[in-house]
Amino acid sequence: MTDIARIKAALRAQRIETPSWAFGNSGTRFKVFAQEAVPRNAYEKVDDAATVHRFTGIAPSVALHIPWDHVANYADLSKHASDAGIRIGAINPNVFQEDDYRLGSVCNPDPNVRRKALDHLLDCVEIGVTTGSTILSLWFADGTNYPGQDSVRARQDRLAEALAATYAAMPERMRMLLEYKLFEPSFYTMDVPDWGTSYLHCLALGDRAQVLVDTGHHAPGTNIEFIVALLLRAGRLGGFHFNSRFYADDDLMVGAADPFQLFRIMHEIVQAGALDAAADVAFMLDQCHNIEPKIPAMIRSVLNVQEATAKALLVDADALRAAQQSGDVLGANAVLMDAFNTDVRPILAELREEMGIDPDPIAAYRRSGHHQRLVAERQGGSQAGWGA
Ligand code: LRH
Ligand code: MN
Repeated sequence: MTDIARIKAALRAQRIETPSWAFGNSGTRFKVFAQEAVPRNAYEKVDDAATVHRFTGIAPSVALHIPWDHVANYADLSKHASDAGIRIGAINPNVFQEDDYRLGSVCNPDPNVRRKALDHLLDCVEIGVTTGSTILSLWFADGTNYPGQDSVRARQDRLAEALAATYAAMPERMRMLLEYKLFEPSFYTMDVPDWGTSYLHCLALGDRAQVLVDTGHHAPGTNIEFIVALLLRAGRLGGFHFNSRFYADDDLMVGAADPFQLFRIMHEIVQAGALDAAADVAFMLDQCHNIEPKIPAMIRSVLNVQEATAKALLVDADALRAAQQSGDVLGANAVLMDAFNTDVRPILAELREEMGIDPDPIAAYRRSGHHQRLVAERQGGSQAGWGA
């Protein structure tokens, strides 16, 4: 197989999961801007995710967030998704938006609040069973704001207890991804602040517990691809929440703020053979399109990951290894920069034609008039959003 054929085959097999919540209204504490054509329920969010798949060909699943995507019948929602050509992906419990969770959810000093939070996690396991999901994706806003507010150790014990009970309730085909975040909404400690804390809990739980790397959840200047390489080596990289940022957890379009970082991350993925479906790394987006139209922003984001992946697949691995082993610092760096500086848009346009989709998905979406149709259809009702 020629190099180009090998690269195209890998790109054709790429799978990127979109987040239902990115199609709803979102914003900051200053303002959540309402936009036209925004979905009003989980069914319409699934429709928008299916639209992104239709125009990109590589986004065949959508993650749900509960209760933002609460429906009366999850089996029916799952059927709606498959009728639209996609499937329900990761299930994200939400234990960060009720007054009871002021001092935390599973780490809360109050056992009644911990029980309530655990019950929600267990409900989400059941939802995952109904939708055929294989991923329970956990993120906790839990933490403290002032030194002394609570015992760091006691909170870790509480967290471990809730994770163990949830892990035990998951069917064999389901795995748990534990997401970490340096800060926000807690500002002194987060109970899962970094990859190490997540990794330690995963080790304690079992093989079906893995670390979720959200690219917006690190201190500025963190070498995220180093963490990725380390977790891959340890066999505990469960997946990503891709987005980009200039400062904090900005949740901007992946690759928009730092396409070179995204390329370096995908380089570690490709070098480790973790692009293959067998590696089971979940490539998911987690973004908020506060001011830009959401469906084209999602299409653009999927394309940004695809472009970074194509560049990473272009790295001449033999030349790189030879330069690395001979201590040719500049040579080795040049091999990587050659790939990064290669315009992969022609290869991707060709691939899309071979996949039977428009070579320029963004232009195709604009030409489709889909947005105007949604504006006309989605009159009335209340638009979906974070409801924070
Ligand atoms: C937290 C987070 C987490 C979600 C939320 C939508 O910042 O990244 O993954 O549940 O965003
Ligand atoms: Mn996230």
